[in-house]
Amino acid sequence: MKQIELNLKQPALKGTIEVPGDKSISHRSVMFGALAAGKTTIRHFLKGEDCLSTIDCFRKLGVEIEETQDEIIVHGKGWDGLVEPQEILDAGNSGTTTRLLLGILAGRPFHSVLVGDESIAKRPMDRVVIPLSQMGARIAGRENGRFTPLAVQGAPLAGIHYELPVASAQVKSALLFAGLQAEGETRITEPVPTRDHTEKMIQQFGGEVKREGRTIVVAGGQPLKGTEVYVPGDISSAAFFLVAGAITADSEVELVNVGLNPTRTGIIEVLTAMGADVIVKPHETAGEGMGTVRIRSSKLRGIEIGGDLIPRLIDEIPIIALLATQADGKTVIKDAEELKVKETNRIDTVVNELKKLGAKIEATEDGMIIHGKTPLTGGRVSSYGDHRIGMMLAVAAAIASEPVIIDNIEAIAVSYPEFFCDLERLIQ
Ligand code: SPQ
Repeated sequence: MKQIELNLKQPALKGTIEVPGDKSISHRSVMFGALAAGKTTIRHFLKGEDCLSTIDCFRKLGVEIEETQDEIIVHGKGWDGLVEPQEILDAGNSGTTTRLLLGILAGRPFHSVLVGDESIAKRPMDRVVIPLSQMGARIAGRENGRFTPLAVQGAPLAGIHYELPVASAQVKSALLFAGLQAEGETRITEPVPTRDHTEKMIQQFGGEVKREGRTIVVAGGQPLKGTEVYVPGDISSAAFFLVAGAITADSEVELVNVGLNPTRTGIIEVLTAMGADVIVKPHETAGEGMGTVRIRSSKLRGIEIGGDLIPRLIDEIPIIALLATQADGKTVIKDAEELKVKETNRIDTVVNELKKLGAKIEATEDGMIIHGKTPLTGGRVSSYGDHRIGMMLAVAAAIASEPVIIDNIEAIAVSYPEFFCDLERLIQ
């Protein structure tokens, strides 16, 4: 367990950085590359631990994947190119790897076993196992397939119409992967729109998928073709520097080549609604969308965050909670029960750790309430093995009046291995 003591003395943050590639898109680019026929070249891939776990699983499934300084090259041989793994597939800390792989493995004609770390072992997998079983999958695991380790005996799948009980891009994506290999059509109805990277990538790899209102429809048996993918910067990683720029004095931070897919830009809407001095300049790009986002030190006000906005900023809630401690008045975050089943229970970890630094914050059943503006003091806190909590606490340390010791800091490498280098580059 690594720890860091940050005595940042409330610096101004100035400069331009490019955050690493989007984690969700990086995972999917390897998965589609592995299932497509021909070569897929991926640039600006996130070499964080989670995405490296995805590469490792596909290598074990017989896919040749080359790693150079700037590119990942996947030599896909189509769905039939996957072979029965000789070893257990280890998803590490990655929920995306675990859930999306289940959708892929469910229809492959072989046996495989999927595990992850201690945190993955506590995250619910029945949300994918139940609908996949309705499609014909044979998946066994602890507590009736609710938890890893999971054993998959691939079986022929048939399309279903499934109404997602929770808004989850991971469940939707697992079912889309299963649907692509199923007999007939698969229809998935979302309660609220979630990130649509999988849908976009089906099209990018030459397949078809359509949206009818809240329902996504995909036909089975479509061939996928290898292609070139450029992964935009991860807006979930950029969020830490956007908030840092807004809450530290005399700061101006510019983030270039940030992904601006509208299903992910809830953080920009929250910053704007809170009164932050933020400017977005989109590039003229097709597909995912990308641009420059600039932020300056800002006077902020509390707001209410809930409803359809939640899936569009779900991973940013820890850093939004810190932002709210520096806003005048009350911020209410609601409709966010899903936070309880992330790498940690993010309602509890955010509230407990920020309280230790002097924040006025309380947990609710489906979110949290923050009273600002509150100066933060020093103290000893922990990421509890959750990368987003670790980075949020490092940004908190930048505005704290005393040193902050953060335990379990190694978790940050899951999504942003260069986080501290980038933070240092901005410190004046
Ligand atoms: O992959 P993992 O561990 O689930 O990662 C997290 C994160 O904070 O990085 C969640 F803990 O992001 C999820 C996100 O919360 C990534 C994701 C995706 O790529 O499809 C979708 C969201 O999860 P969900 O359960 O709402 O679908």
